[in-house]
Amino acid sequence: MAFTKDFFWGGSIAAHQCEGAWQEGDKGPAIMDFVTKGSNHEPRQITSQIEEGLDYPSHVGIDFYHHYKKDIALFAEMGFTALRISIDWSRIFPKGDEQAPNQAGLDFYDSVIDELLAHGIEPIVTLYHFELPIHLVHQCGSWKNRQVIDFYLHYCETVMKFYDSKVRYWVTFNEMNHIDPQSEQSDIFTYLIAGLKYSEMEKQIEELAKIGYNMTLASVKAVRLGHEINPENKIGCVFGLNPIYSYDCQPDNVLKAFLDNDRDYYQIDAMCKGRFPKYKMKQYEVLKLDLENQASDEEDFREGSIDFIGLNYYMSSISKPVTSVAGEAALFGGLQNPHLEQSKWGWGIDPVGIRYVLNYLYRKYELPIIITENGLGAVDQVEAGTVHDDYRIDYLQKHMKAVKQAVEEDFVECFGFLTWGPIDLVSATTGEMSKRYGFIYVDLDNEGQGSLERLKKDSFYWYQETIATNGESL
Ligand code: BGP
Repeated sequence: MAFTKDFFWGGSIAAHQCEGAWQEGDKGPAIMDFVTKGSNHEPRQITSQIEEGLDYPSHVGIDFYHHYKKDIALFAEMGFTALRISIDWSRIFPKGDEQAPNQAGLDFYDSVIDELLAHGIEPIVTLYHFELPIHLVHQCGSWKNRQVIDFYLHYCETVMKFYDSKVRYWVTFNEMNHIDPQSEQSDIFTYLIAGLKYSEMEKQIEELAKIGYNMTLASVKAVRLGHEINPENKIGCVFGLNPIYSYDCQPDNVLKAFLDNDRDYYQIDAMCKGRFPKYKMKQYEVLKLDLENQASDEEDFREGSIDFIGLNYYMSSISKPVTSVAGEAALFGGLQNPHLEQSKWGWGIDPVGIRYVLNYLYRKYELPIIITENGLGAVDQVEAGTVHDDYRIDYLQKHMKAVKQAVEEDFVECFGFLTWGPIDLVSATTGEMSKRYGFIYVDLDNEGQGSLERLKKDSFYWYQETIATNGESL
């Protein structure tokens, strides 16, 4: 059998994309509360204040805050054995730097976790999924400032202790790898991770390097802390990885593709190999960047290695060749692969790519891996109370089969498959509702209209069967 008997089947959601209730339970404002709805062609706007007449999707989400019991019951009906949720830091510490936590925030996640456990669903808790209290951006300049690491650790300690009897799987950060001085940055990605606009940074390269370093350090420190709180804790970090293939076999282009890929790995190296990579330090030294790192950080890197790697995988792309060529741009700065079909949002669909990354990761680090996100963002049509989403089934089936091959034929240690957005929720990159990933349809449109009713799509029953057979039906 490809998958172990206790393989985790389920999904992943993030607080700011589903909870809504942005001012309830004494929650403080967080960075994503200031981002408007955009579209495929129109970037989301990032405003400094909440402006009347503009639409901020995180304020309502899919109102998971009030629907979580019903939604979790639907996940249980599909047979989920795990759900990855995120705790919104600004619900626990509304400004981020308080000493005492907000009890209403703690109680909310306590009820969510209890509900999961009552249904036999393992909670996998992400501590930071783009949910930084905005006060820390204004007060300290976000992750550029090492003080934020201390505030983050206080928050981690609070929740790790509070939920200690209920939560064993923790994720320190979601997709911090999109911060790197080498990458072609956009405002939205820099903002998602750190609440700062790339275009407004004074010293872009240095600031990105600092943010990347400080977040990596925060992760290793959180792992150390979590292991001290309970040695049974399994603590990982989630990375969004898309393979970047070479444009062709011209050696310079192959090398270029290698280096483009490599930008996503320095933080994983730091979290798995017991030290911040020498090649990266050297690069910063040559660029004369001051990271404000301290000698004592070395011990944290040595002692704070992660227990598992979470892989978010959606697409692959190709590297821009060394001599300029015409070509359609891909999301993270490369080019679209002409051999692949694309989603409506231009994400290159590549099931082989997930097997490729799994193999690459496992050979490099030999740590257990869990697929923490995968799925197809698509427009759904409701017909007679359901959605015939064969395109979604097709996408997931191919990707799950590729994972199965990685496990069965390549001997990669993979302990779970969590799809992104098992229930429709707000898109992170565009803020739309119409970019749907769910097995469960939510009656809400891009204009915020709808009854919020939940409907089961065809894929709901397909995933139910997949889980019931532990992937044998794929
Ligand atoms: C990942 C994020 C998720 C999620 C997903 C899909 O990078 O971790 O939060 O949003 O991408 O992206 P989108 O919602 O833009 O389709």
